[in-house]
Amino acid sequence: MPIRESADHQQHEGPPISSFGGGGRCLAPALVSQGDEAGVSDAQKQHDVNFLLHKIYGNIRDANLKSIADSFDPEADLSHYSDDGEAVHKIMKDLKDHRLLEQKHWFSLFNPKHRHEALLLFDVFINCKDWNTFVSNAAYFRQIINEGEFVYALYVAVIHSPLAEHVVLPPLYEVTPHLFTNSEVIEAAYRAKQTQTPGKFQSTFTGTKKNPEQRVAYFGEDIGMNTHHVIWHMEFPFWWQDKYGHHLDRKGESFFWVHHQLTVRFDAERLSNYLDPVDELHWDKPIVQGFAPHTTYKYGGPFPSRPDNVNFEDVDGVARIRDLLIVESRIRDAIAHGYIADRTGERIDIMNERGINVLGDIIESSLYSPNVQYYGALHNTAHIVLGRQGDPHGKYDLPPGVLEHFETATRDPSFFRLHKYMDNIFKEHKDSLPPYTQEELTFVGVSVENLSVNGELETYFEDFEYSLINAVDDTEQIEDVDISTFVPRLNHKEFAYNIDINNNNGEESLATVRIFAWPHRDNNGIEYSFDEGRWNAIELDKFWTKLTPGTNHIVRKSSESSVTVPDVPSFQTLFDKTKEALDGGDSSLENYVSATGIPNRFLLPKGNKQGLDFDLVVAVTDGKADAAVDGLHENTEFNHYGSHGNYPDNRPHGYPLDRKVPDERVFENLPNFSHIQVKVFNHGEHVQHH
Ligand SMILES: [Cu+2]
Repeated sequence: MPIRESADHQQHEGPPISSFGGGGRCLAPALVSQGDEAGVSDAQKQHDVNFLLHKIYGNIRDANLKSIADSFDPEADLSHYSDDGEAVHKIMKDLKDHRLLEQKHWFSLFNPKHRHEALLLFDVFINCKDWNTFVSNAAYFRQIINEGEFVYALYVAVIHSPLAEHVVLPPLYEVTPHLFTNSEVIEAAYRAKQTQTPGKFQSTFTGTKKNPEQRVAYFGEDIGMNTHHVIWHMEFPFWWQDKYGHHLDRKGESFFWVHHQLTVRFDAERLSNYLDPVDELHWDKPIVQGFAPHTTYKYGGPFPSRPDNVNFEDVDGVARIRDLLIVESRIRDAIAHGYIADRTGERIDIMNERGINVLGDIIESSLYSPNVQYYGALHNTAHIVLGRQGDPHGKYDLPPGVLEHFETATRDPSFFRLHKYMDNIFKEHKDSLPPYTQEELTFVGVSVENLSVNGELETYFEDFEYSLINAVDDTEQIEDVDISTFVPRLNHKEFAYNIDINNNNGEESLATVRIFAWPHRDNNGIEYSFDEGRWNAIELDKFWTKLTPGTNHIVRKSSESSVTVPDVPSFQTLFDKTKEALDGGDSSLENYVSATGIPNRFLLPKGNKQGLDFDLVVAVTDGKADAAVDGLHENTEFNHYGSHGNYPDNRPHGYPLDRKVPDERVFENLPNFSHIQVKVFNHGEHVQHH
């Protein structure tokens, strides 16, 4: 398996640099180290989670966990819960009343009943005071509650519970492969299992060349991209309440930014493939692109399709299109007024750098929204409404559409239309803020003398293999055979930025280095203005560094990007490393990090044969003024997208390109800003699976 070992992650030449991320908090310093409680090592916890998630549709394959599951009584000793057992009583009551969703049924987070039950279980997990209680409850409920609800609750609990701080979650595409893998390949996997014949099956992207959208299916259907999207929504759940233990810093703004980046990245992929940028969705116009998902639920049949050019219809029991339009106009009104009215009618000023955060909470909407009653839940409702357009009145008893799962949503091209629509609402707000002045943007005494890129910016496709062993049904009595699929995916050759920075302040200064790129031209060959370009800027990296007086030569590698993450380790790797550690070996999962960021493979858009022109810009700003936490240049435990603790950068996401630039000379004359043109090539290379 091509797992990227990022052991040299922090190596660099030049001054000390903090990648405040590498895309993730370090999840597992060393498996052999002891956990926070006497007797439970990190390796043991990892072992437990591996087996809780392995073969989720069958029995637990670990004898010890299985016997806990069979004998544990969640209500026996309430002193192990920080809420005195309140959560566990609730779910046990529903269980005894036979109200819980059965197993072997599809699960959707957007279904209120399903969500309610998954959150009841999450509430139990998050209130466990020690690992033994946590894992005993997990084992117990794994045998009882719906598998989808269980997986969701356990993932979110492992992400947010301090007890599971060092646990590395297995890739969701190996836990619930149905949500990531085409039906044809899943069928082949079942046949292989039935005949006990090992098999490696090739996955292809949905549709045919007759559909121009298929040219960019490698983006929306990429399993790493899908994982990024679903894990982000687990780090920042819309249903989160601070009573669970911590506040999710700048959640609404992060919602805007992560989807904005998906939107602009998708447009750059489209330009790479000679397609126009995405047009936003209009509630009163046909949905141009239909979609045939070629994906099937483990239980519940195929995901519904939607033909081309369908007109929006009200969705029974969810929303009328009119309601969505009303909510939209209330939000646009708030933007025009520059304030939001909270539940009590009190005004919340949004004409400042924190306004975007409130707006994000409102548009999603999350439980952080100050007024759900009035501003509704535009994003969540729109996902369901769009997802149901194949059967808006529920006549055919179809399961939810791909848009009703974060795992599958980006497969449908209309996902990007929907998000372009919301992104434009956010833009309306950002454009209403006063542009930054040259004075505000200047970093006194600091100038970028040179910016260049080491090596050609080049992308290629490669085959990636993952296991489908958890897709099929099996029994303990019969040996497993290897069943896997390989799927083409985008990657890029390593490169590095060379940045020469002069510091004339006569003393060491802390600096933030922000790197972006945007396409130079649209699909008609027309050059973007600076103002158009900067809104389409792809964030490539952000890090802190100390500038010594005089010249600083910084070499920053593409692999170090703090907005991206390496591949998630496979289930097999997790099993192997955990076993080694438990056997007393010196095993470590140190370099595996949370999958919240964009896959590093996707750092660069595909580009094309002739080389697609991009504007590459770097802004070096005052690290002291930017820093929201101490020790940034040394501390590496930050996650660009993560939810743990304060977000380290005081500046808005996208700074300094987040506001309107009516006069681009402001940037051209800025010594601490540099701007060059680069080309991104794709020579049609495909590294085959062997
Ligand atoms: Cu999303």
